[in-house]
Amino acid sequence: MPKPSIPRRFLLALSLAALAPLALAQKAEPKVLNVYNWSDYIAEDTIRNFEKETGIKVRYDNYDNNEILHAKLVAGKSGYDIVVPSAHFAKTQIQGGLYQPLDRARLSNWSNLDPALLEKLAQVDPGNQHLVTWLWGYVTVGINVDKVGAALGSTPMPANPWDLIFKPEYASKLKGCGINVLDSASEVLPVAMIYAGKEAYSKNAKDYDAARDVLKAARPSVTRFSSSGYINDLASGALCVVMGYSGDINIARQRAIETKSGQNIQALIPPAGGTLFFDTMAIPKDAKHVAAAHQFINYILRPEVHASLSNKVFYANPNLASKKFVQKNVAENPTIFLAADDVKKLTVPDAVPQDIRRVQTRIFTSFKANAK
Ligand code: N2P
Repeated sequence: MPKPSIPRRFLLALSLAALAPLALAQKAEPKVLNVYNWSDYIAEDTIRNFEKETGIKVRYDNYDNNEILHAKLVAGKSGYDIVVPSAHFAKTQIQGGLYQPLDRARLSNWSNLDPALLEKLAQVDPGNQHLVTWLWGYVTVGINVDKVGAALGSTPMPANPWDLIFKPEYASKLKGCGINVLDSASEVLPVAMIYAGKEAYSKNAKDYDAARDVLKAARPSVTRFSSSGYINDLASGALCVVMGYSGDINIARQRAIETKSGQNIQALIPPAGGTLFFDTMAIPKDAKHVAAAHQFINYILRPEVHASLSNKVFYANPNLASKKFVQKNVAENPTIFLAADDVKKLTVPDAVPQDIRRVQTRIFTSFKANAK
């Protein structure tokens, strides 16, 4: 009888050979993840905990408007593995082939997502193939209650809070305590369109004349253009009215409380309209760390992780299972998790074609420059 040792060794060699490609594949993806996200949009321990648990080193960079992200993606080779576009920008980016489809098999926490929100998101991402909502909120008016009251004097607060920015009769009184407008054509134009009585995301270039006139009248009273720096200025009392992101205004409110600055900051829900946004995680087509990107998305989808984002930055999350981890003061703040009736007052975002984006940019650039 021949000794069995030779065939066994042979078998061992064979199985090692079979495993080799796997080992290579694992080696091929270094334990690195490059994330590009909005500023002021994450908890302090989100990245730290992910790194500790997975051994993956995260490079985390920030932007504060969709235009910057879009330009990077279109140029290609961004180097990022996870980006967080607003869904209406993502729609165009998906159509342009800039993202890769998600591998659901790697997203075991997918079932935590609110089916109603998934259905809405499917309107921009058919079949929910590319996008997972990070957080969502709306563009609105934030005020320093006491400073606005003092500046308006005997004039009562307008029924439409947008009047504070767009109606010269109010804005001229508030200019002295500081008015901020978001530094982004794609955010400002839809709001100005709503104020002018037009469709926020109209595809008709001519409609935009009305928004141009609204902005022209408002321009003399705007003292600051910023899409992130306004948080601190509102918290410290250096601004009294802002067009800003709902959660950011609540961050300013929280900061004012924590630093005892004495400023009473409030986010308003405009009864006459504002714009909703859904910011979503996506994996660029040319991402190098696809496995780590899926691990990160699945980690964010854990109920306690998603809740920790809402608890820190005051935006609603899409994770139904996270509700029990959301702090009571956050869950019950009507400006964070909006009531269904308030959602109805706000406009669902839509992508606009290239030519309309150009119209928006042209109007916004001349608004900023104060040109005729
Ligand atoms: C985070 C602002 C993100 C909301 N600071 C805009 N999509």
